[in-house]
Amino acid sequence: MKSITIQEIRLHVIAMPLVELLKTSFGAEPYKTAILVEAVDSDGHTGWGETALKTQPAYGAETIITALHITRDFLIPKLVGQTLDTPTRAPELLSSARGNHHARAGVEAAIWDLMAKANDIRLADCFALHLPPDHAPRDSVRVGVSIGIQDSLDEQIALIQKRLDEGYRRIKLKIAPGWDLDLARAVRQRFPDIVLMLDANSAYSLADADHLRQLDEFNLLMIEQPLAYNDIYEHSLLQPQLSTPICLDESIHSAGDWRLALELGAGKILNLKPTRVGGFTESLKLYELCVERGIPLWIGGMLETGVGRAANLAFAALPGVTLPSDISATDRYFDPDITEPPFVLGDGSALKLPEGTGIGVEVQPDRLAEAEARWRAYNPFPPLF
Ligand code: OSB
Ligand code: MG
Repeated sequence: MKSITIQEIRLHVIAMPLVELLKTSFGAEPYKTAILVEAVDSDGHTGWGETALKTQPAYGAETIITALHITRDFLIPKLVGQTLDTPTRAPELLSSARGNHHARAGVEAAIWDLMAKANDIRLADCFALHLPPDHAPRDSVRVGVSIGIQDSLDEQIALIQKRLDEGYRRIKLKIAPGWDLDLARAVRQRFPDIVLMLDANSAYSLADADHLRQLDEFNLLMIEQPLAYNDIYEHSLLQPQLSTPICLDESIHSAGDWRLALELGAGKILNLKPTRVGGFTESLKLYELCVERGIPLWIGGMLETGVGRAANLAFAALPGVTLPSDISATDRYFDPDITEPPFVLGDGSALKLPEGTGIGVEVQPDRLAEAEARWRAYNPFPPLF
């Protein structure tokens, strides 16, 4: 691949109204917020990445404000002026700043897009260049949809019906104590055959094992992250008590974490969010680990705008991603999105990979400016000092 020299990296903080809020066991925020990272090389190419974070440290420890500080003051200075022959060199350049995975993932994603564009190839093909030759990307990606906690079972059933009518063939529901067994029973009664999974976002403890075991009768594809966000060990005590496979999300931040979880038997499936593990370089390691061990893998989402979603879709096109991913069509999230063209759900509950180079979608400058102004009006925090 042709090298790139990074000339400048700009940050855009945005807030976007969501078509449908996603209420989880830790609540819902009114806007989808993110930092969009714009990296420019010395030949004038531009790459985009997304740091997908909320304003509160609820899903993970980082927030929009912490990521702004880390990105501006510690990550960007390490990259500007550097010449890279592959984006997989970015993590070593950034290694002096620990943790802060979402922040580093946003910057790394912009460099991946920049590298793909400078070389006139799709991002998915750029990923495949870093894998053995039998990992050429597919042209479309099987996806599902994630539905938040509703005020009533009737509303939940109606929303599932709407998503099935739209063509989604894998439904993920958020659960929390008090919104689990009755929910699963009602949904299974109404839809006995749909591919169904539940996501607890860490709402339970090991003391709930007997309760959670009652979910086994509902033929679930998996249960996502039942126990603490920072736990692996207790999941390894829970999994043998359930026939439903546990999928880990919040607990896994690196290939090392996943190796440990597999060693302990803490889960059987991985929800890989490239942004949670620090970027696509670490994601490639996790991907190879899953392929090597025959572990089911899918790509998760953080309600990304088109920028982050296009990159996740490119990664999900790799053939080792074996289960439907949390990458829904544009109209599930935004009207309009910040990028064009929109992602439209096609036959077989699939999204087509865009044909353009890099992430394959274009940021719309007028919508970006509007979303930045919306952030400035919404920003709930006074300046720090
Ligand atoms: O736990 O998977 C999760 C969104 C924000 C934070 C955490 C999660 C999610 C989702 C969204 O489930 C899936 C999507 O982006 O469509
Ligand atoms: Mg999850």
